[in-house]
Amino acid sequence: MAEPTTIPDYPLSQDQIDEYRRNGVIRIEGIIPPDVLDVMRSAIERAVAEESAVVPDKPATGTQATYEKIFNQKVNLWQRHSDVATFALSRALGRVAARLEGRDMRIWHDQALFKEPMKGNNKTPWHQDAVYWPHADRWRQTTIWIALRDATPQNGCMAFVEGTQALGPLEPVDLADPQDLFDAAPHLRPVKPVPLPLKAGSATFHNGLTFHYAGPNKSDATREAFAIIYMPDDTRFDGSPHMVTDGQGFAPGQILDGALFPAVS
Ligand SMILES: O=C(O)CCC(=O)C(=O)O
Repeated sequence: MAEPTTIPDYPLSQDQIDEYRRNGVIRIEGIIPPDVLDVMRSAIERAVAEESAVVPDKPATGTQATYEKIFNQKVNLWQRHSDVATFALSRALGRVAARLEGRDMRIWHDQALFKEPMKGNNKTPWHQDAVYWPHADRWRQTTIWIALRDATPQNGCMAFVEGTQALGPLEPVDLADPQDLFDAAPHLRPVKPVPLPLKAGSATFHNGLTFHYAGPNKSDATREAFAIIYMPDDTRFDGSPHMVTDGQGFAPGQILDGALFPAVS
């Protein structure tokens, strides 16, 4: 029998769309059914293991190098592993992203985020995402962060400060030597962040400007997540350097489209 690889359409309600637009984040339980999740997790684990076995020609630099201290992170697996592309390019997920943001969507990139156990204090500092991206407009990007295995407060589930997407893009936090993101918004210091633990197969969508954080992995197993990052289909390149666009021939002002950025909604 063929393996189940189709993520079914998710019946998103207007209440969920309203919640996402108000809070800049929403948890969606069971968006990946268990039988599909088994196949998806195996494909992603295999791809991460295969790529982790290869010693890179050049050490990672910049944000990439810093991320690698926090997790085993592999970017754009969909481009190198067709069995991962089946899931990363899912139109069912793309349509949820599009309805939440009210825009047609393309893939910006994907990333496996495997946070290994007890690797120092490997917390993910408070940050916004879209401020690192070479996009002329940074308001309507969204990320689905899928728990491939349960994500808990113990192993580094994500936490969010709801409503912070409305602040717009702030100065990027240096992830290697993080300044305090709340210095830019001191009135938010008393606000309690909302941790969102996830059962395997559940996910959050968060806007690219929503403040978020993840604790260190204090468990004895790897925290395995897969993120797919979407951008509106008319997103223009702003010319700044980024590992996804470097050397790809895009000119400032050009729409990020074509084979590298498939439309998915
Ligand atoms: O997985 C993590 O710990 C952080 C991920 C993150 O910041 C993101 O997906 O935007």
